[in-house]
Amino acid sequence: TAAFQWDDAFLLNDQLTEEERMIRDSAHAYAQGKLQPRVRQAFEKEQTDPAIFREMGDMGLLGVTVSPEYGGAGVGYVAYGLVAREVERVDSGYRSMMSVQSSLVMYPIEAYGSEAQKRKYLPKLASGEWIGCFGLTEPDAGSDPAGMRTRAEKVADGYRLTGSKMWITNSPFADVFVVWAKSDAHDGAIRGFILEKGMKGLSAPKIEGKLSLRASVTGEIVMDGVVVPEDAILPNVSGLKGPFGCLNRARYGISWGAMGAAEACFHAARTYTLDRKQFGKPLAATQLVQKKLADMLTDITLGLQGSLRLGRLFEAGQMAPEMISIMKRNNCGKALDIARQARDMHGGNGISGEFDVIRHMVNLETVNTYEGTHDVHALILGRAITGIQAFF
Ligand code: TGC
Ligand code: FAD
Repeated sequence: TAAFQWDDAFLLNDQLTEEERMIRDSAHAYAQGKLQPRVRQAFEKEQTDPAIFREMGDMGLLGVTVSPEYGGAGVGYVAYGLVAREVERVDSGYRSMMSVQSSLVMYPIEAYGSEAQKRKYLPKLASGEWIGCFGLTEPDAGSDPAGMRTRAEKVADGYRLTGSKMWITNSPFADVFVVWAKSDAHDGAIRGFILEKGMKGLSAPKIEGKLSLRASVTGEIVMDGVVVPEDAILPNVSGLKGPFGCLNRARYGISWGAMGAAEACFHAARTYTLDRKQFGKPLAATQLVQKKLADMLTDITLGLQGSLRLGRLFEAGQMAPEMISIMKRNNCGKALDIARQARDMHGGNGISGEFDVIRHMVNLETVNTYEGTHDVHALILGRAITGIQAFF
């Protein structure tokens, strides 16, 4: 028998390669050393520091799965998940900034872009010199992206894009915009386009007053007849499978990230209830508190093990999107429950920014909603189980 480790119950550490452990440790050191000290103020003041992209780029944390030929680290999906977990241990907003850049901007350019697009954009996105965003959602098309209205019309030397995107992470300070639109020249098929800051007719106003994910800036993308050259289209994909291919990666990363936030809440609840005495003994000496901690540990252990398995299947080319729905849905829902419990276990202190748990709790409301809501992933699974689609 082995000694039980309450903070690594199924010995996840032993299931990683040496390289994965190194990447995890450097992400951990960066997140704790550079992100944790600024997150409370960033969240309170709703300020996002764009310098974070350069810092992450310097640490090699952007586009870790992208080929080194284009500035990435060329490592596997488990390493990517471990980075997401370490960054989200600090804040879901910081992980959002990283996952949009890596999975939703660099990935489509690498997977669907021309050689010239890859050479132009990927190295600067990997270094964090350029910031990227991904525009799929619209005011009237969220869970149902096929209902998008944004149009690309063919013009003499390219395309003219008209429409608006809503709830777009990073858009107010983005240099590079990967936008999905229905293209008249392709029988109305959904196609991806790369837009650049400063193009005529393109603006990205900030959405003010979010009460969740406040350390990560979110905006609109307004395209008022933006004319892009012919070579701005992503040549190698057509249809919704383009954006969904990106979402597969981001959702997988979120399944790890949400567990990082959950671990932060679990550890905080354990420390707090060991220290805090009521009725003459530590709160942790009560049965109710121990049951809550046991439930947290169980959900975190199973959630991490599931994400690790999914990462290995990804790396082996055996991933099916429904597997991702299982882990994105489970881990976000469980992390949100854990954060709510941890908030409660901190009593009055639990509502203070100083204890971090309420920040994780309100952030996880977003994480449970974006990239396919908890219920939309249930419907994806329901369709796979029954063969009947119940979306409409
Ligand atoms: P459906 O008919 O199921 O599929 C249409 C086409 O797409 C293909 N496909 C996929 N391909 C690859 N991976 C997947 N996961 C795929 N899912 C579907 C499918 O094979 C088909 O291809 P083809 O060639 O036959 O045309 O599509 P539907 O319109 O019925 O879709 C329904 C549903 C619910 C599955 C889908 O629309 C959905 O997932 N909705 C949720 C939308 C969503 O996740 N939006 C995310 C926006 S981005 C974001 O939130 C970023 S936040 C990031 C951050 O800050 O961290
Ligand atoms: P809706 O689709 O209107 O859903 C509302 C409710 O109805 C949900 O509970 C949903 O589960 C439920 N529902 C919907 N359809 C059904 C159905 N058929 N049956 C039963 N229930 C249903 N998008 C991007 O493209 N890029 C980004 O970078 C990005 N970043 C984001 C950052 C933040 C902070 C937030 C909040 C969102 C972001 N999103 C982004 C958008 C996100 O993906 C959408 O909010 C999400 O997909 C849900 O869409 P919606 O908000 O339109 O909700």
